[in-house]
Amino acid sequence: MKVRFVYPRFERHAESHPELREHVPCEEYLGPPSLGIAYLAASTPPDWEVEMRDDRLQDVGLDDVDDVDLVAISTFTASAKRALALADAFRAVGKKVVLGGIFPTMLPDVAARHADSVVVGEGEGVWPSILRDVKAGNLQPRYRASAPVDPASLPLPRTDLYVDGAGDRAPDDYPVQTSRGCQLSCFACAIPASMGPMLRPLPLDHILGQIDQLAARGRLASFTEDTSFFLHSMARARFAELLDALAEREVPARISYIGISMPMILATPDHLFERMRKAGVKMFYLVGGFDPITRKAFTGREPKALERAFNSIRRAFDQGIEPYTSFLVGHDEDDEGTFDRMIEFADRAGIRKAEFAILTPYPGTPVWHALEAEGRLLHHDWSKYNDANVVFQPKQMSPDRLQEGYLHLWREFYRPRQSLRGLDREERTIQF
Ligand code: B12
Ligand code: SF4
Repeated sequence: MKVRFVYPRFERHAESHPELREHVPCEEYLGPPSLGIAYLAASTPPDWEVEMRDDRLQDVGLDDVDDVDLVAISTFTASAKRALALADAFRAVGKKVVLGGIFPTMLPDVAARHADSVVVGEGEGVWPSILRDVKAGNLQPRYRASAPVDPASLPLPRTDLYVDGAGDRAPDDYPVQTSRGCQLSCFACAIPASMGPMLRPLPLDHILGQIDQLAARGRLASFTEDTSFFLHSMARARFAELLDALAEREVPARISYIGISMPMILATPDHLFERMRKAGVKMFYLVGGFDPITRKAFTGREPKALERAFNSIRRAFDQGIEPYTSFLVGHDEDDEGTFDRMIEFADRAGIRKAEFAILTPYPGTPVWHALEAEGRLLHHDWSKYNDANVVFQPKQMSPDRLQEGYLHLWREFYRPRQSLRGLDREERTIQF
């Protein structure tokens, strides 16, 4: 028996807006596939053969399916339109299709119109029964993870299945997961609803195993967590343990960045920065727009938040870690002056590398529920739910103005500046 995993393509910033390529002076970022397929492949019983097709880099093989018994498509919202179309196409050539990932987890009824089976939540627990049912000709329309996966039970993800690239397009870094779930509920985040409301750390050996298997293939690692490393003392202690273990490696780990937020930079003790440096961390992916500092700092009405934002950038530089800063626009607090305030801030703070994103109400997140209740969602074209397009009615400006403001931010930040100067090639790649 054979399962073909399919990772559908999605539009990135410069694919949604090709004019960005004229302004951003750096390499385009392809990004890796999520770890979903790699973990499911690792949980597949040995009587099944597995293969993977990365739709961004390969043909998904609609005319090459004779020996395939199940097509398993992994999708999050940005790729959902393509995933549903591919599911229809594989079914049209007579194949059974199962859909899993964040999008089917959040909107299973939408996914069910296009698939023989839909999986809600983490996949590892139900995957062996799905394969058994396919073998018995008894695939069920829906499977739901009944309990959170025990992190100690997870096999190392089969990242060997990833396609490393085609021509000059290759992922720049690969995700390494250090935990599942999160007990916070940031208004625009999908993790608590998709992976559960408790942080479940993965064992240290498992994390190091993931990093080592990437390193063995010369791949750069990035962590899938953003701020959850720093949530509480237990998470911090584990993070410190991980950093120390990395620092002790004979061959240093190659980490592209660590996700963090401005409040977390301010709250992180000096010793943890030192340990990050020793572990080889040179860059933060500084997530903006989810926390109280970045939501207030650019409104023009909160000087204290602006000052804290400056302090956090200064602290990152003082600690020797480059703050690759992600700015999110479109909050209810944002007005038409927000764009110029952000640019002025980035200039004055000396930020060299930044990305700009439009607030996007992903299904199942708190902001999705709020905007839906207020009747402010403009459409359900999932391919435009990618942080590069306005899909809701903003509060203090028109959708067109917000869209134009986002493009203005990219243009202005990169046009005349010193941005990206002095950064290595690896550090220059950017999500656009
Ligand atoms: C690596 C990553 C990327 C990669 C790869 C994309 C991807 N598909 O995830 C890159 C860098 C390309 C990327 C890009 C984006 N990302 Co991203 N990314 C991540 C990240 C950090 C890790 C993903 C991962 O490996 N997770 C671990 C795996 C194990 O989890 P999983 O994929 O959910 O899989 C499990 C289940 O869903 C299920 N499952 C999954 N697939 C299948 C298939 C089958 C058949 C079955 C049975 C089960 C199953 O089982 C799996 C194991 O339990 C997550 C955050 C996170 N912690 O997950 C964000 C995340 C997925 N990204 C997100 C977003 C919004 C984006 C962007 C749209 C915007 C942005 N600014 O980042 C862009 C893409 C568009 C653009 N304009 O560039 C959101 C998704 C929101 C949503 N509802 O879809 C997340 C959740 C971040 C967040 N905190 O909200 N991202
Ligand atoms: S953004 Fe990070 S800290 Fe906030 S809910 Fe999501 S995973 Fe948790």
